[in-house]
Amino acid sequence: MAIDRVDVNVTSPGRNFVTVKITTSDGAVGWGDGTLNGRELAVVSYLRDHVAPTLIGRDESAIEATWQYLYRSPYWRRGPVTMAAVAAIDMALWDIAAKKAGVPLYQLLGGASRTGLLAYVHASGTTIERLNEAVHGYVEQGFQAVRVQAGVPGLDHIYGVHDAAPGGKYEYEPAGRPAAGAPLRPTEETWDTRAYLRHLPAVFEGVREEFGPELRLLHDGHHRMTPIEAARLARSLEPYDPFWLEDCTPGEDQSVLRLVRQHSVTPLAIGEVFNSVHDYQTLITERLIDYVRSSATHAGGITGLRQIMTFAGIYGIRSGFHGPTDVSPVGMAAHLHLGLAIHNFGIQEYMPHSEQALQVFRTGYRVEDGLLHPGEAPGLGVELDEEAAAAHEYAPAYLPVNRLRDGTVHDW
Ligand code: EZ4
Ligand code: CO
Repeated sequence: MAIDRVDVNVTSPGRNFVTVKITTSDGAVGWGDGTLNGRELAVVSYLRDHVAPTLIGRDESAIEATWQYLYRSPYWRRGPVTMAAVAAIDMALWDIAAKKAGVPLYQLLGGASRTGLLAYVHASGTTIERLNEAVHGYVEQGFQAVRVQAGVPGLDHIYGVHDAAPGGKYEYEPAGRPAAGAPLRPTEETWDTRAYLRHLPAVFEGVREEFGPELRLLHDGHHRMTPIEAARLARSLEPYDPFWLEDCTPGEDQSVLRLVRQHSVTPLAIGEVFNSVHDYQTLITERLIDYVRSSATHAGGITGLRQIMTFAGIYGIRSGFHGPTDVSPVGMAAHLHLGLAIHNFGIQEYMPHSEQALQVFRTGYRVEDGLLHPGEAPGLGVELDEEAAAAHEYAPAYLPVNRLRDGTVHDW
């Protein structure tokens, strides 16, 4: 059989998603996620203008060969746009292969290595009290691991930090949509690393005091620190037994993690903006990290992410796949199948999608007692309802800009 059609769907049920639909000559359909938050249409063009025409007529079962064809042949390799496009095609082909075999995808990836996937959720609050209220809500639902982010005295608004709406179960983190008629520009936030470094140990202390030693606590530094600041933060959190410190430095220079390692035994996780195994070469071979943060959606799909995890496994490094709401339910399902199958699974980030998004993407995965499972439907187990999707038109949206107090553009 052969690939007959490659369609690219853009829908915006509360936030933008880019989804590939591959249809084969015998009528099989597969879905793939290529959502790149705030840069969605670049991936759409890459797929529609440059990838789709080259795939018509190819054997849909040649997944590895197609991955190598899309990765090597265009000459221009890697980068988030390219690798999100490759990811979308790769997931759709795996979806088709598993549907044709009549099994959930994890069975094609080696079968289940465990009964469920330890999930962590996002709790935040402008104050430690409000943060603890949010953590309570998750603990009551059975979650065993929570990412904690809090407001910093003196800073107005920090990305990802909100007080949960009264009765609100989950937090959602969409890129900002400019108001109607307003200029298409990102919002601006102010950052102060010294204030943050002073405050964060108190946040961990406050949560540990409330919840005791068992709950796993994670934290995301959003690439905001210099190497020596990151080392100091990692060390200052040690008394509170953090499960991990994520993205403590920007990470393009892999060697800076050596400095953090020299000063601290806090476990480190990095890589949500990486897109290939090569971004991890030093980090993995020198054991400078403990968890891989890549997503299937931004690192070349299941094939790309599996390459990273096979390499990481040799060094005892585990997965912590990126699972924000800008990875669509299709991408989320890819993580659940791969995570269930590989030996070196660690933890799965879980930001539930909104009800609105779940009307468009029909999912079969589930969460029970803080553990995720992809379900038993053949393939990835997620279908896009194209009619429902058509009701939500693309809306430009941007992640915020982060600046120091003097206006200098900063990492985040
Ligand atoms: O800011 O996915 O760990 N999770 C994160 C995310 C990212 C968004 C960016 O698109 O850091 O919330
Ligand atoms: Co992050």
